Amino acid sequence: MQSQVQDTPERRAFYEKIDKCNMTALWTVMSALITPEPKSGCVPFLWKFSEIREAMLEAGKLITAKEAERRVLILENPGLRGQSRVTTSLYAGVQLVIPGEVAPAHRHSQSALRFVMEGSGAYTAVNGEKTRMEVGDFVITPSQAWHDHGNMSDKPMFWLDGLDIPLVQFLDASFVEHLGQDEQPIARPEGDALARYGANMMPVGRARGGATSPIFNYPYSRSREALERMRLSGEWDPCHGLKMRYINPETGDHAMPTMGTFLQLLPKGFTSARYRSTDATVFSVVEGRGRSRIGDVSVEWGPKDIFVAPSWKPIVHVTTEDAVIFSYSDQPVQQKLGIWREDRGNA
Ligand code: GTQ
Repeated sequence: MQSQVQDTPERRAFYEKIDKCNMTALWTVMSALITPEPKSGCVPFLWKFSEIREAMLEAGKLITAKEAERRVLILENPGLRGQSRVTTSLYAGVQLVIPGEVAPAHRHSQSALRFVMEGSGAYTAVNGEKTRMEVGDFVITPSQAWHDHGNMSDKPMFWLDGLDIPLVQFLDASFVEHLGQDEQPIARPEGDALARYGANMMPVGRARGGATSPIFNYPYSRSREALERMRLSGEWDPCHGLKMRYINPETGDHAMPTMGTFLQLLPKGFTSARYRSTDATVFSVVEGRGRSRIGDVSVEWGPKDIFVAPSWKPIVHVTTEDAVIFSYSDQPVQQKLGIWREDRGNA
């Protein structure tokens, strides 16, 4: 690593002079800009669902989904407080929709994912189609797609919201519009998208071809079944157990352009091989218990807990029960830019 250049009175006077012209000498900041490996304010952290749930129910008494537009508590990385970030590039929140409520229709540049944590039968409508949601379902709201959420069931529904808010903020590309009515007009029957694109077949006719998957609900029942079948072969990846990537069936690429999404099964008594990658990752536990060592921090997790691993910190998962974990990161962005890296050790 290049050492800091010497400070002299002449140089300091020069820096002050050019400072007035909005200029800075590269050699005074170079080592902070171009680091030998990722240096992040993002730190490992875990949110217990019991704490989130309690705070959310209290929020439920303070404000309606309609008044709040979205009743969400943001999960802020302790190293990035005040910035609405769970990692440097991504946002996480937990949303509560109480029976009878509607979160009114809007659309924005930011892409959103939902991962259902508790409840049954509340819906999201996306681009003219409704989908009812169950625990473990992965639901997509593409950039600029109209979306509203409602709960016609008799129990509150909680889900994890993952958005690319910080990324869009960084690029200064944010737009939002409000439809002006609670619910958007419904144009297609429920299950239409999954029928068209979720049967390993594709409609013949006019090509669609968007950056985001045309499937907007990947039901947990199907994904879980796939993992259970795969387990029979016993081919575990040393770093990830059995880990599946949600895909856009039209392209085979990630399901969303800015966020990679995954579901993995780790069997009871599994210790994963040390793994690190440059995409800081948010993990949402669906089933099982265990602990994860992330850099020099240890977190203990159970169902519905959410934890975050910063870029390039080594991760080791140890399970005490069969565990299923959903995760998301900015991996597709880094891959498209050609800067994504992983380190599997010797595994
Ligand atoms: O459901 O549309 O957590 O627009 C943050 C912004 C959820 C949503 C969030 C949003 C939404």
